[in-house]
Amino acid sequence: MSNVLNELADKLYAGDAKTVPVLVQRALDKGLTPAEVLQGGLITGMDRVGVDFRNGELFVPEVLIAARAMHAGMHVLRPLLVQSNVASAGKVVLGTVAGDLHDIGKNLVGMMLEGSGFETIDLGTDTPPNQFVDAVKTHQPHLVAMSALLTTTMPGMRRTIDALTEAGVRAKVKVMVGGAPVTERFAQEIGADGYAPDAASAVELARALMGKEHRRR
Ligand code: B1M
Repeated sequence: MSNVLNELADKLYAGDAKTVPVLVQRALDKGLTPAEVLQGGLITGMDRVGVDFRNGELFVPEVLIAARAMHAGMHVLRPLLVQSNVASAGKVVLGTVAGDLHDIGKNLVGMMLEGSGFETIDLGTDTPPNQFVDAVKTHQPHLVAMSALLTTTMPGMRRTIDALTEAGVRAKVKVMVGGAPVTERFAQEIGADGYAPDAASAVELARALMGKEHRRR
């Protein structure tokens, strides 16, 4: 890994929200791609935060400070990941499920989708099933995309799918799910239409589901 990416991962770990955007820009100026900066610097740093958090070496305040630095870095990458003037590839209602406040991965998925021409309606974090249902009725999206980072909030995905069914709108949308604890098997068990392990494959999945959607509509 290049020095600038190592330094970026270190500063992200330390939660240095002033230096992280500067280093992101420096890495881009050196010719690294936005994807390389994201994966090799920001996500690598955040992965280290996750390991040390799990091992009890970091605590919630430090993780929040690292998350703030992550947001500052993503702010620089955002315009590069999101192209404008692209014909809409489809409409996506996106949110982190009820009880869950993690939004970094969900935001990345949103940015990558937008960068690929999808129109996104972001419901934010801690989104209860009825809010997904209301958004589907209001915005009539092609896709509903749910993120969960906690094993305790994953059941919110099933509850949301059930609520879409009860409201009579399940057949109008394709549902995709993702987030660190979510698996392909879980997605199948809860009746989702697809699972993606990361933001790049979320775009591929969204495109594939749009293909099925067009054949159906
Ligand atoms: Co929390 N947290 N956290 N946390 N946190 C995790 C998730 C945890 C794994 C840490 C650990 O123990 N190692 C653990 C969960 C354990 C479990 O349930 N299995 C955990 C815990 C326990 C908690 C609290 C309960 C801690 C506490 O209070 N005691 C608490 C819960 C709060 C709540 O939500 N109610 C909590 C709080 C927080 C903070 C608020 C401090 C902060 C979140 C800030 C924010 O998001 N604005 C935070 C953070 C930052 C993390 C870690 C360190 C990093 C998460 C992250 O942003 N990763 C995380 C450990 C880890 O994952 N390494 C951890 C970077 C991001 C790019 O990856 O979100 O996985 P990720 O997204 C990826 C893929 O998953 C995928 O694409 C993304 C890009 O590739 N993806 C999708 C995500 N959504 C998708 C949707 C798709 C497709 C792909 O389709 C729709």
